[in-house]
Amino acid sequence: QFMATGVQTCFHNRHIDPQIYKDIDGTNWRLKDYEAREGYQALRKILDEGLTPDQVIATVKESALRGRGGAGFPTGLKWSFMPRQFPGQKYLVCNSDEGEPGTCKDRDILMYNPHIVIEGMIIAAYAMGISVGYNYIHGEIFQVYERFEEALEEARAAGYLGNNILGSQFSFQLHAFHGFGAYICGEETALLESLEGKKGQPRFKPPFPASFGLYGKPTTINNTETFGAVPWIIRNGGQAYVDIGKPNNGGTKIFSVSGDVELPGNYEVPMGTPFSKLLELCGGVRGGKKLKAVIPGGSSSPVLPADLIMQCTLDYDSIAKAGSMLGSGAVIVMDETRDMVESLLRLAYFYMHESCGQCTPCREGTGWMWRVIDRIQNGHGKPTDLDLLNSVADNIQGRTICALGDAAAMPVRAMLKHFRHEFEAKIARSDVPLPGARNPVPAG
Ligand code: L3W
Ligand code: SF4
Repeated sequence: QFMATGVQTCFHNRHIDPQIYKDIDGTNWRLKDYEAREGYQALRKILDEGLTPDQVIATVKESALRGRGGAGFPTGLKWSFMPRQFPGQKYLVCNSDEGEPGTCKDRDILMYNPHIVIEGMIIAAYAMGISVGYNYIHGEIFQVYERFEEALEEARAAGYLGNNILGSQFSFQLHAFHGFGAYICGEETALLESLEGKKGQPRFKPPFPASFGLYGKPTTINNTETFGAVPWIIRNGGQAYVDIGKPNNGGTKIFSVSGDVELPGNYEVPMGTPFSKLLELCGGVRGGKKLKAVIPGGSSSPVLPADLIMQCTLDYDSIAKAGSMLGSGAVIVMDETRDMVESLLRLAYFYMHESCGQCTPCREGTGWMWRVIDRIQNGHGKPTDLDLLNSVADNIQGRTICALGDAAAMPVRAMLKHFRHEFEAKIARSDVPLPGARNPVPAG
């Protein structure tokens, strides 16, 4: 239920007004195909018309493009942090270390439209005066890594990458890097450590990568989908991108829909699309059952009960107002039969397993929460356990080096807020032997 359903075929799904998925049929990923759908025209426009780096950044700012990896940070603003006059090496990094449970969009983009990411990165490098870039690709997906390498070779051979791109003074070397498969390597500073050949453990922020990034040099990191949005913006203008979405939430977004729907998969829809419309595109709740709840932005985002999510539009502001996060756009749909204690147990196990162990609240707290939820699920819960869970979550959230601690704590608090009765009912039945129940792990 909570795992991304593997490498999906985007062309099976339906999209409204697609930009990244436009005319993609699953086979037409090669350079010639990309060029046939206006590929590399944005780069040509910049070089032919002599657009300055400042003009490119201004267009991206105007577009209201926000980071598609989870935090929704304004992309143009991030690009403007790069100290362009810095005398030494600067780096550009694409975060394709997609590992958030429920998320499976970036691997599809790289598989079926890799050149859109390459073009987006070339434009970003031009705008920030960067000559070297890396795409860090999740370690558990081999085919996608190989596909991206092939696309890089095509782009180099055609003069889009390398020295003096398309005869200009601008040079940019882009490399693919196959990651190590740990969820934490998707956290930007852990990714940088991993790229440097070290153990993938997050660094304290600040300093942000913009000033101290790869090998301690100024570095800009964006998500795969974020780079994929850039060519369209440059070709059509920032305002046109805003017009597709909503103010402050420009363009389209790809939602990876999993769980209890008829047609799970990736859907590219304009920002601000009503959630009900996305559910309709996915064929509705599976088997005609009733919607119980939705995790709207990947497992790190707080769960929303049906009545709240049905009032939301799919954009950063609407979902935040309802008490959750749009995150990476991984929409996990849960029908009326889902057991929320069991669901939370699965999530808690994931975060316990993926904690890198640097901070005591996260290392100890994630295991503690899992053990308490495990005993509730297995018929050994105590009436004080719900307060205990909230207290452990309180002592993790905001007290750790990276966002994984918050990501582990927030779902627990949200489940207890919205579905407390299900936990209480299990505790009330405790010590009545349940079919298949096992002895609990000591909760500490
Ligand atoms: C310079 C400042 N740069 C912020 C930069 C910062 C980063 C970006 C956003 O977490 C979330 C997390 C997951 N000067 C800056 C600055 N920046 N202030 O802006 O920063 P931040 O700290 O808000 O977020 P983050 O650390 O990037 C990301 C959530 O996303 N998430 C994760 C999904 C995971 C995937 C995946 O598997 N690929 O997408 C889902 O919800 O929990 O909250 O670049 O450097 N003053
Ligand atoms: Fe590691 Fe967890 Fe601390 Fe992040 S919050 S640095 S994952 S221990």
